[in-house]
Amino acid sequence: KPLFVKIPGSDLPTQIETRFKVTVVGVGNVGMACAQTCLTEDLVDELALVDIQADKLRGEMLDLQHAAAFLPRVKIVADTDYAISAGSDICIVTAGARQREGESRPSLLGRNLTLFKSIIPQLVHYSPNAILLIVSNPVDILTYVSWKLSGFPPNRVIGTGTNLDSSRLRFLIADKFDVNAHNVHGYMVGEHGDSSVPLWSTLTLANVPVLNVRDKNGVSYSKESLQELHRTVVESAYEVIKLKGYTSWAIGYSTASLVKSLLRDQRRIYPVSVRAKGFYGIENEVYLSLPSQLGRAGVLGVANVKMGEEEMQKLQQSAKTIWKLQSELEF
Ligand code: 6V0
Repeated sequence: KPLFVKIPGSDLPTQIETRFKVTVVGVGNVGMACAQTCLTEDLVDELALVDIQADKLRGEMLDLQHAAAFLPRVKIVADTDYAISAGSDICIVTAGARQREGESRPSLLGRNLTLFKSIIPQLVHYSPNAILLIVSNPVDILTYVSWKLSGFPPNRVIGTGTNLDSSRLRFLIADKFDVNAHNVHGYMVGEHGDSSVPLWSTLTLANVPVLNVRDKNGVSYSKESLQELHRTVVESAYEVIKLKGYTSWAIGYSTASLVKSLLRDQRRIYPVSVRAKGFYGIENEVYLSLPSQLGRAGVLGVANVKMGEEEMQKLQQSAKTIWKLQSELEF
């Protein structure tokens, strides 16, 4: 006997269209953290995984599929052939060489540029309307490279940028004041990593500027302690890599939160890597992080936040640093 019997006269479609499809390219530590968080946050109906290592790819796919009894129902597929990614709403790119201990993000560039030339055109071919969400490092330059290689409008090419750096900063402040990190607002902008720029004046705790708050010992932040805090944020990626070999969970959750705002048109504001020319006095054709509103059409706009003269100069310097590296690229 069949398990289910159609009610006589019912008109059931043979196939239901997938609502949200996300592809993750690169099933390393970061790619799998992104995939896993997208699944547990119930953001996708179909998840496609692509990598060049066929065995690892199949292993990761099966391992996730075996969690089906504990997850929302999601079709999980994987292949080395990009045809599997067809019709994606978002393509997350995490493929690439991993940052080695002590290696700067720019030095990763040469190794990852070649990969992107093979990856981006294929994603574009199979998902011409997708949003590209770039994670691989150096993320700002690779997002620019993806924009160029894809021919997509800039609203559909985004890098995870300083969303992670900002989250690290918010955690440190939340920890100091013993409050929830959700109640710490503020942005780090510019290049993801070494030349990132914290916008201290945007940092608030329960709407009170962090600069005016005293901790439980009655101590408020000084200029020196803020600089120290920034150094800790910049060094935290290197520290995690030194300790466990790679970073994965924070970037996974950070990426999933961007996916949520994009797919569900949440219109939340995130510091992410966007085409920055023309904003805040930036003259170079670069991608770097600015507070941007993310919705179903991608980047809906860049927020005009209050920025001090020194912060603006640092941001422009960050743009120049990126531009210098980028202008030496051949593609
Ligand atoms: P990993 O664990 O080495 O995984 C990389 C994966 O990419 C492997 O499974 C490879 O097989 C795969 N790969 C390599 N070449 C290709 C190709 N041509 N096509 C498809 N897949 C390919 O690295 P991990 O996952 O730790 O890091 C991935 C990238 O994310 C690196 O560039 C990191 O520097 C970067 N990160 C970016 C962060 C950010 O905030 N933007 C944060 C953390 C890491």
